[in-house]
Amino acid sequence: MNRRTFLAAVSGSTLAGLAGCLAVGSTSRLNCAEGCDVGMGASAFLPDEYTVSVGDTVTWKNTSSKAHTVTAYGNAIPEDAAYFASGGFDSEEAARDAWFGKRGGAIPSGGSYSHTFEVPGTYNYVCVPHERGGMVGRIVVEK
Ligand SMILES: [Cu+2]
Repeated sequence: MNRRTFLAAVSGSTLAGLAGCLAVGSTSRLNCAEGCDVGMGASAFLPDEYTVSVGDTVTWKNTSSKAHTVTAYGNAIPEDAAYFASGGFDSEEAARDAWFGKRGGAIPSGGSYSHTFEVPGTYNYVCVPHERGGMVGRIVVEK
């Protein structure tokens, strides 16, 4: 993004907030000035924990140069919640099989994925290719 586009994308008040975030060393707001809630670094979700309300849609955007996935841990989301994963898989096993088969569920650089959370609770998820690198995240959905 060039400087003019960046400045056009943020209002004056947002820019002030952005400066505050940058001052404490976080780049997550900078990433999500590009139109997302959770960005992605080389091996991290930015931020790695994000809180929303029931009915909200979270948009992840791959703000890095590497391919990533957003893959819910099937056993670490609320019991009655819908499973979610980039690629639209209906289970963690299916998502993992797809990634290791043909890189299914990959979110390419610049790509995005969204999910709407209808059940309150805590949702833990992972980027399958960078799980060993600690690329995990959490969405907290409040009532
Ligand atoms: Cu990743």
